[in-house]
Amino acid sequence: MARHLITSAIPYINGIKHLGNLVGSQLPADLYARYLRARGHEVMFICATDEHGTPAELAAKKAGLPVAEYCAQMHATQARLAEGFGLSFDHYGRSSSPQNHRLTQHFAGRLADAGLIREVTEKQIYSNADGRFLPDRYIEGTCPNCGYDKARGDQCENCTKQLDPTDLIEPRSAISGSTDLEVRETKHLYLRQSALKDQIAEWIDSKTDWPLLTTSIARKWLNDGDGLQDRGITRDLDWGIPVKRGDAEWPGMEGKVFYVWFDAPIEYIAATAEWADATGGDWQRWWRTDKGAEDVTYTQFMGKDNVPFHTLSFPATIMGSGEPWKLVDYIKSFNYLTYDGGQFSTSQGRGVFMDHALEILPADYWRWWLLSHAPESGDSEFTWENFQQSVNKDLADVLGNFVSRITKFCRSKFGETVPEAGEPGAAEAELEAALQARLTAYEQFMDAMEIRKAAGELRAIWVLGNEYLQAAAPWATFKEDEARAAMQVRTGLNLIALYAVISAPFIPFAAKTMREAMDAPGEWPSSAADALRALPPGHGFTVPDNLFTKITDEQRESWAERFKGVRA
Ligand code: B3M
Ligand code: ZN
Repeated sequence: MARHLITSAIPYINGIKHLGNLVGSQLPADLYARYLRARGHEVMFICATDEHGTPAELAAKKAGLPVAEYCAQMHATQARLAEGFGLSFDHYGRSSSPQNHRLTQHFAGRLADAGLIREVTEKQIYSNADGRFLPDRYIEGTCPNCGYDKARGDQCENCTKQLDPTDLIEPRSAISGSTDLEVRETKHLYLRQSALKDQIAEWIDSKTDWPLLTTSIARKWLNDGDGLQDRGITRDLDWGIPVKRGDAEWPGMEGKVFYVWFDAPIEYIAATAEWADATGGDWQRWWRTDKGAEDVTYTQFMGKDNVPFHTLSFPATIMGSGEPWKLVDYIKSFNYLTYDGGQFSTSQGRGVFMDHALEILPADYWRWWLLSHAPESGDSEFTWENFQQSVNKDLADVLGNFVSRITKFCRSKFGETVPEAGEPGAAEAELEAALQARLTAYEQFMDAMEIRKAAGELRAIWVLGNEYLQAAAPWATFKEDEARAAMQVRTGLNLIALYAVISAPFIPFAAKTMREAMDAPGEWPSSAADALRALPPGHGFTVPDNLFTKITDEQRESWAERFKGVRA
């Protein structure tokens, strides 16, 4: 039994997330957390809402609410949706928590003590039309690196380069669109990432087992051009964590707040402290290598646009503090999910968002499709045809149908207990061998977070059951050899108990239905042989409700129409 700390990138508070956001971090992180718990490991699975910065301010303004109130409401909404999707966080925190205020100010103080912060009087863009400084995302313009014309002041989402607003070519206000911008002086703190460049590069070089997507993005920003740049960590905003040096005021920084990307990753730690305060647990045992975290394995999940902040900026904060904080051991990053030939778009209402998804279908349908099509090696595309096909075939035909046939047949011929008669023969030995090979492969892919491949093995394990049932045909056997039919049915019932356990990371709701119907022990099988004998003769079960309902062509068409967005 090992100890695993798992964090998902924390979603911005400024609205309900779409399925692309979900599959890029929270959902695969949940898959992994559920799997590791099922294997008997101790897991701390952390997520939170990312509540600071300009997106929060803008969204609150649009909703006509004070920003603190907006964040509280939207946090509750996002927490409810996360629960609806079965995301099994041990804690779903808030980056605006007092714990994060304290820790963020603490880190800034440590970095300053270590000589890693410099004060910079800089020229910043002030919008006359808006009557305020325009940091980060309030400014749009052309990326100096790749020429993309909708780059934001904090990052170009086309080439992932981290930017400062003044880098943009032909900048305009994202609030008003005004180009009546002028440059004014203001003082800010910079984290001297450049001083940590060698240490970070050495650390990245040691991560030879990381996905190429992760390390290639990190190396790019370490080695390209001038290398790792110092980074502004404060902003002229009202909403955020006030700039302090530990507990002390920071002369000259009154009225300023930390940059959202400085405090957001620190919330991983703070959310664990929130969990500890709520439950009486010990958060330092997960985060401080001098207080028990030396044997923790820490895995982060995120979309590729978040990789620079997690491979460079956050490690710079951790390393620069000079304190024994736990550094990430493995970063699983994802490409993008596209929607029907284009991008998901919040502003255009294009694509499926978490609230609408749950309105139209149960969470498992989405979980299965998204995870089995996770954008691991490249972008992947959501289409309604593919979704319908996958649900109808994998879930309804292969898995659901199997469960329903076996349980109903058993009830009609032997009653609702596992029948006793008959000895397994050659077909069962063959099934067991095939199952063992697949089970081992499934575990290996899950351990390695190879999500699509793991889904493929799980599907293959469901198919094995179907093929066995088709060949064994207990309804035919029953007419000649009742004992043999009993043994075939017993084998099938045990397969359902096995499916209940091993499918749970992907489809926890259906898995729970299967487990309850089978009254199954629910422990991860030590082998296929054990799994096929887990339910002893005489063990009672009930026939579960239909696990999955097929998606009709009419439904598919109406949903495609409903979610196509204004511009389709
Ligand atoms: N909120 C960006 C995003 O939701 C950002 C992640 C923070 S992780 C510390 O994609
Ligand atoms: Zn760019």
